[in-house]
Amino acid sequence: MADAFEANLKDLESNGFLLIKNAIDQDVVEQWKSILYDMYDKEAYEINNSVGNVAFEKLLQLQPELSKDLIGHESVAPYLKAIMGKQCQLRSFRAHVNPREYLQEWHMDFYDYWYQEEKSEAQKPAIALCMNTTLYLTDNTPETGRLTFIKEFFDKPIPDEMREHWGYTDDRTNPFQAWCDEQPHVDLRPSAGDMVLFYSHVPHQGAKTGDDAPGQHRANIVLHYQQNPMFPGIKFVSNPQFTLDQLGYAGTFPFAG
Ligand SMILES: O=C(O)CCC(=O)C(=O)O
Ligand SMILES: [Fe+2]
Repeated sequence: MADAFEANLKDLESNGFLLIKNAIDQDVVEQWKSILYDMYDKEAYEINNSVGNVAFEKLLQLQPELSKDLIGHESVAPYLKAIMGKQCQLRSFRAHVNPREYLQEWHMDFYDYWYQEEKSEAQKPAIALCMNTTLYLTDNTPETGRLTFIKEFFDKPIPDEMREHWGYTDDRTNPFQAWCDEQPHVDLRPSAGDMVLFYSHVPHQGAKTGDDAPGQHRANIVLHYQQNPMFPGIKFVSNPQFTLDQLGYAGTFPFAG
């Protein structure tokens, strides 16, 4: 067991991502699916964007018990603890469904990772690392979907000239989107109940490549963890304020007690 952990940690540190099979029980997966599908039917979402992502951002408030079970979940806790230690703080909790066609924009959740020194304007900047744990609620098979990472880009920056082109877009000819398409990729095929743990600054893209099984829209739940100092001027796909309001500052640190 300890050996498997060490080997997985090594994989995570050399690839920037790790697929954890059967992280969550199927009955929990089913509960989450019925909650999210019901919320989708009621149009109770915060985002419904042009690449096909529908996002729910208030689950910490609407489903406090089920949500809390996923924060620092035992399947990912040893890795989060090993890498981020007690400085690990929940930044945001967001679920997605993809009811229509879906090809996500290439993005990094933590855009400013390589620019923290510059952005801090500090003589002695502290550099934060952020991690995603994404729980898949439906199967991503070669016929139905994938999560794709750009290979070997967790330890080297994206070319500087791409910086002005990244951010949300559905324009596939955008220079950053085109650059990502041209790089070597790794496709992951997480199944329902699997989690993917990855460094938030690795470029990635989710996709649905076939029809959903009837009534089974592709879905996932993303938890962002950050190390401080993540001051408000840092560019990140999510905002931490709702999490702080729901859990209180101390409540956002799963391993600090
Ligand atoms: O699989 C997906 O649809 C995308 C997931 C994603 O962007 C994330 O986990 O940060
Ligand atoms: Fe992402």
